[in-house]
Amino acid sequence: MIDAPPPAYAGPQRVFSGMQPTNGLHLGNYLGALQKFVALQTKYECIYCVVDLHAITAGPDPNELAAKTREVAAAYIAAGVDPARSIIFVQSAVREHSELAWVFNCIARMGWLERMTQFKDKAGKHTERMSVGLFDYPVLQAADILLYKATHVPVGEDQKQHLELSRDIAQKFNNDYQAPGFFPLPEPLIQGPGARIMSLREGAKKMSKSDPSDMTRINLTDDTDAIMNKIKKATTDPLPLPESQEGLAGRAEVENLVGIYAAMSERSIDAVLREFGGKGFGVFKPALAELLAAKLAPIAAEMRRLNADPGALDAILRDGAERARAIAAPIMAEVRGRVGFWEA
Ligand code: AQP
Repeated sequence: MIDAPPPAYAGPQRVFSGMQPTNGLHLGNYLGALQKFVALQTKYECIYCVVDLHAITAGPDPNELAAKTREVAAAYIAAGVDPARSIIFVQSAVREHSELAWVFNCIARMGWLERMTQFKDKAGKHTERMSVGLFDYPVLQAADILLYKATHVPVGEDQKQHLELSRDIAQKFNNDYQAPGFFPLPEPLIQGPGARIMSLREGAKKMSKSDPSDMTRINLTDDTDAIMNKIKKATTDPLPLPESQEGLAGRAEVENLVGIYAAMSERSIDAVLREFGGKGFGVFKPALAELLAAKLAPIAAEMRRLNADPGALDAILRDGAERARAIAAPIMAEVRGRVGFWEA
């Protein structure tokens, strides 16, 4: 007789995601994740976190961390996350994230983490000098998601491998503690032309907050002049834009700019190439820069307004932390019981 498969998770559908306050957010964060955060609110209960515990793996300036944390929260709201509908909070304000991460540290295997390409990319040749926290980052990420039994996680393509690890951890916890269906196996929501936005200077490198050159990225707070200048100086080649997608092969920087145009205008790559195919970058780049400036200016203006009133932002984050804790605490209590911790 074949054993029946263990029961699947049957709880509510819930979205969780987060961003690190390591620096201001950029176009890759916006198109890869933030735009989806906004769209998902109409369909799901959504929980959006500013992941400051993750940020300290890179050792940022303690005098700036709180301000950057508020700035990321402001970006969420300015982009359209509604704090009355969705939960917006700061990771370190809900202590259960660290507690569940420890339990998961005892579930995850060294070999699983050693395969994570983002750690290898960030550490380069100097793994022995990196913090244990940076190595362990994907385990904390699994705890962030599963602390809320989130079923869906909107992220950029670079997070796909980490999400697979979250699924492995959930599965192993359910098996090890004879708790079939206790944790869901979270689904990444990655699709779309904005899932992987590359550096404006090098088509093989993703656009990143931590790139030392500001010319590689469009920040959400860049003004029109900065956007025009960065797009003007973005790497391209002397050929005109191709008429079809096949013509983008081997032209990573061009493909990236066309992808950005498509994502920002909510059109397909084919539609963009129908309009610009055969034209030079002297036509395409100003059109792209104008589109970016028009779409990002209202977000930047709203961020400035929100950042000017840190008291109001703090009130939103306090309320968010309370609502997050109300979901997290009973789930963590159940984990403690499953693991067998002493209870008075
Ligand atoms: N270039 C990108 N294209 C599409 N999506 C991206 N994301 C990041 N870069 C791109 C998505 O943004 C979300 C937040 O990411 P994070 O703050 O957790 O850090 P990260 O993924 O490591 O992003 P950065 O900007 O490159 O930060 P640093 O330089 O600090 O490491 C995630 O959903 C991510 O997929």
